[in-house]
Amino acid sequence: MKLSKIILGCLLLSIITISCNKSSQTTSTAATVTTSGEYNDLFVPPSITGTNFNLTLAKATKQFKTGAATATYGYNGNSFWGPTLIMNQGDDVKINVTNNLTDQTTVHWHGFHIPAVMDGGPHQIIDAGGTWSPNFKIKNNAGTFWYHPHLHMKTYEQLAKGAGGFIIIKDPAESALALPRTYGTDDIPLVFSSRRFNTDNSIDISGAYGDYLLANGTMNAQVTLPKQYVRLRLLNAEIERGYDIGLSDNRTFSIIGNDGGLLNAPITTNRVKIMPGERVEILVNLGNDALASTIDLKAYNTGQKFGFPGAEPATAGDFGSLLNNKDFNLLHIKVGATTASAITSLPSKLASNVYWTNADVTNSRTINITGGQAGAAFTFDNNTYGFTSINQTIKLDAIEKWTIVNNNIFGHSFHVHDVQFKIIARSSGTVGEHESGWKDTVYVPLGETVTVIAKFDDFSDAVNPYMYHCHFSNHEDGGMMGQFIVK
Ligand SMILES: [Cu+2]
Repeated sequence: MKLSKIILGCLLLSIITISCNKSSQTTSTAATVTTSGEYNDLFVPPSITGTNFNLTLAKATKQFKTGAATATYGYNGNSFWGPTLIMNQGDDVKINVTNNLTDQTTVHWHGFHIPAVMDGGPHQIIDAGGTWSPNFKIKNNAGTFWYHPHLHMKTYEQLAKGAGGFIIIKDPAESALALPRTYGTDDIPLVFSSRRFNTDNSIDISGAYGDYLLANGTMNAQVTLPKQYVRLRLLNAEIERGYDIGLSDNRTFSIIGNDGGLLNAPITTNRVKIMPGERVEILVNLGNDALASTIDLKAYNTGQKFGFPGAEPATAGDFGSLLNNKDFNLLHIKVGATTASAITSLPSKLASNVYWTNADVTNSRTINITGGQAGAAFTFDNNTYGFTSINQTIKLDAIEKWTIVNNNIFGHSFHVHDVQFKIIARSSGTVGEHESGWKDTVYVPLGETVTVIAKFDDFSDAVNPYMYHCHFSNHEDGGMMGQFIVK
């Protein structure tokens, strides 16, 4: 919980190369929407499509509130967040990440199945002024992924200041479906987070929760979406807050995908919980709405049980916030004209995922959530993160069952690098339909035990570890992270 002030030293394992290959990269311009009344135009990140990508992280400023502009971070000249990288399954991609901060950084490709040394975890440090150029084959299925800093004890600060971006993977199976996929028109990436501002309008980097909701870095965001099915790619990039998402008229929507890509079939619901690090793709039917009518995408966070991050009643302090334990707007939607390529119906079948079961398991292990008492940091198995510690060693091609036990004091988002797993059991009852697909992040509520199965295939490395950690970045920075090698 409490952020350590220890300075990292001697982190010399980074792979720094200089490259300036700009071929086969195309950049779109950011979409703009008219501002009206109390709302601000939703920022839709520009997209970059191709196999060679250049990302440059730099300091920026953004006018969030009246008075001073807020010091932020952004990639590629954006004042907050970064461009959406669009990649195709099977492509060999190369990314040049240049760090124009005065601090070190790393960039992790959240959800990607790639070699550990390309993963962008705490070991792949990019020094100030340096460039890191990972390359890897895209092996994941079509879905919504993201990139963000993973520098140990700086993840919270760098993410809070705006460093992050979406990655959309496409594949032939997804492309064959009649789904909305015109980026920025009927296919909208939406990253939600909240921030607290200091009196000088700088971003507070001490508490668990922000006071003001940001959608793609936009406060009080509004967007015009066409009168048809629209696809919203939801990402919770909070420090700690969870959302129970719904629409203001309580209409149903269809969940079509989660972290690792498409579900086998759409799920119809009027609420979906999404925790830090998780993604959910939903289709909302605006086809029956009147032109110029409005509807709000909201978080229905009133009355969540203690242990749900953001349920605490306090309005101030390290665990309080103006948004805690209440319903609040995520996005104001205006209904605009139908497009020429409108999707007007929903496929009944989406994918043919075959999931791991207990019968496939070759090894099992248990991870206990520990610590957190009396202001101490949270840990796994009573071990605080160690940069050179290997907490788990996994055989290449093992199909492992991980049981995450939370007999502790609060809920957490558990994220594993390298793999997409299948959630097979929750001790409180059944696994939610919305999390029935491949997952890389799972919410572990207070008092619950969650069991997942993953295959650790393709990439072995006896030296370079992958991470597993709480995706509350304050907990992660505080040491709620472990390392595993696959060999
Ligand atoms: Cu945590």
